Amino acid sequence: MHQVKARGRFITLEGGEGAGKSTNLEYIQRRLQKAGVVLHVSREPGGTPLGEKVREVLLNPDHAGMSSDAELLLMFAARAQHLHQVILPDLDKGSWVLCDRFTDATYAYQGGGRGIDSKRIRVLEDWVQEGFQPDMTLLFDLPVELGMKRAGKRGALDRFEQEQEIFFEQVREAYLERARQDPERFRIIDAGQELAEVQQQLDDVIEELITSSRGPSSRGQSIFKGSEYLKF
Ligand code: T5A
Repeated sequence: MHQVKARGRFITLEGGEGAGKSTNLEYIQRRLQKAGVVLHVSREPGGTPLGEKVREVLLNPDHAGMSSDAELLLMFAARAQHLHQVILPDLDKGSWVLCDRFTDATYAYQGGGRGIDSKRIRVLEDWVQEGFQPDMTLLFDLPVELGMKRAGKRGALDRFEQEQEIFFEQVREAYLERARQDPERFRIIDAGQELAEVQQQLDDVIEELITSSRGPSSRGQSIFKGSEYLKF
């Protein structure tokens, strides 16, 4: 008998600069794989050869004069390719996708930071995602000053990291507002703590994910078939 594979989970990691997403992504990956989860790790902007090229353009400090709208459209161009080539086919095959940033970053950086009206962002989100959303989003939250200090230790700053503190305060507030609006999807991690304590918080979330993986996808997401999204 042909068995239909359950759709994988789409988990996103979000937060301001230096919040510890990359560090903890590896930790979450190890824990989930140990529990037997088949997992693809990706990032935005990026995640495909085309998306990685767009990422280079977006982060390059030489493009200091890029308009906010150009920045927004490039983010969604990379995302459209990522969804089409990687995220949706992987989820369809039953693999989980763990992604360092997704559309909440657009609402936080291009919306909160650059001041683009969220209604305009929503138009692109609806167009590119057609209702598709992460199953769970971990928001690594910490004071801006601390995040910038951590990120600054790595050397050369990219185009976003060269922004002023006020920009990152607006990013942080926009993220927290997103989390307030969708408490079912978001888990807020206090990322200002020592790494061991951050990972203790993550253990609870990972446990929740593993337990929930034994049931159907919580958010009734769409899956990708050919050139269409099929809702279930
Ligand atoms: N962007 C992205 C948008 O504007 N719109 C969008 O739609 C999207 C998708 C690239 C940029 O693109 C923007 C946002 C970004 O500016 P990115 O690659 O995720 O996105 O870039 P960053 O946020 O710059 O990633 P960072 O590497 O700065 O942050 P992380 O990954 O959160 O931090 P991490 O893990 O590298 O840690 C930073 C340092 O802190 C230490 C680590 O060892 C590391 O040295 N650290 C800790 N130290 C002490 N205690 C802890 N608990 C620590 N956790 C980590």
